[in-house]
Amino acid sequence: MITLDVHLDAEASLTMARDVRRGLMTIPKEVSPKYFYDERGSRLFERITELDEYYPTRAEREILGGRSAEIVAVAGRPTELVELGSGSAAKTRHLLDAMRESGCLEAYVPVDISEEITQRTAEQLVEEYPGLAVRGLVCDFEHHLERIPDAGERRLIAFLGGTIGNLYPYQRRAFMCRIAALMFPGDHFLLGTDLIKDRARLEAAYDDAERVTAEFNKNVLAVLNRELDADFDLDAFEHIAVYDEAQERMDIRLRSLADQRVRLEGIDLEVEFAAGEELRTEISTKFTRERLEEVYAHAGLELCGWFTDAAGDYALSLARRPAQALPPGEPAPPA
Ligand code: SAH
Ligand code: AVI
Repeated sequence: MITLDVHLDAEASLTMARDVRRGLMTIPKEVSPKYFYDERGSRLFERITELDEYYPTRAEREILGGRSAEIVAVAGRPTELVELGSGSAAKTRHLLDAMRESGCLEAYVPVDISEEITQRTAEQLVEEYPGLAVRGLVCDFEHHLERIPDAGERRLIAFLGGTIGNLYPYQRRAFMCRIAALMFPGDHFLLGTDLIKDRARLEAAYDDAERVTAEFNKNVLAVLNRELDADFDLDAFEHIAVYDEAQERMDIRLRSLADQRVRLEGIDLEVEFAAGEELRTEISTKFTRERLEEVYAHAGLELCGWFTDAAGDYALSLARRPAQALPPGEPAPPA
């Protein structure tokens, strides 16, 4: 009962080459966080989720563990769960369990850029949920959302883990508008977001004592070395994680420890780093309820559920398309 559509091909390599070239030629230099997630990067992220300092996964698990039945009820007992950036789908089991218990579960559609983890997750889930149809999609959710099959009767589209925080505001706006365009009446969108809190906790979450996050961050250089035949020396960069209060986001970078020149043979590019120069590898935006209401309103969606952990560190919000105001006498469309 598994299908896996892979939409990362020659086009993806070209996109990567173009992205990386553009990123290394801007000031400050940057590389998109989507390139963190090769097999090793996905495993390092799994280790991050188990760190004491990294509270978002625990907080989201607490909410899903306690409130999934309610979420499924408010979402109208969806038959299909579409999950963007699904990874290992560890916490998703709570939603799948709640859907199974309410008798509505038919299909799960994991959407992720990493083929290895999506394949592994799909195989595990069909074993754990007999009869479940798993239709995986390996693609870039920023560009290929329209490839998501729309077979489901009522869909819950989930974007967990706070991954939306890794998009810049302009990317987030475009992404949200495409999500809204994808939604039929009766579909719901479930979004996980980390909430604004004090700097010390935020910075510790992204700079753990075991240095796993530093390893995860530097892994992007290993990906560039392999995919673009580059010669980044991972030991010549240090991991930096600072909270930018004005932008309400963590700013995650790699700082060059020396003057150095790096060659990316695969894209015929040579870049220089001065000692102390930083390469941004990720932002991780933190939200408030008010900010999220604005995000939804801009996309033409409305908030219809708000769930936080007991400490108020993290939120899951549920959104839907507002009911259309109908001209007098016109019948309502089928739900
Ligand atoms: N949802 C999981 C994993 C979060 S890690 C959790 O909450 O723990 C972010 C996930 O998003 C990774 O699995 C990564 O491969 C995927 N991802 C990142 N950028 C992506 C993109 N542009 N398109 C598709 N998947 C992406
Ligand atoms: C996937 N994403 C939501 C994580 C975050 O918290 O922004 C990625 C991460 N980067 C460093 N630690 C975790």
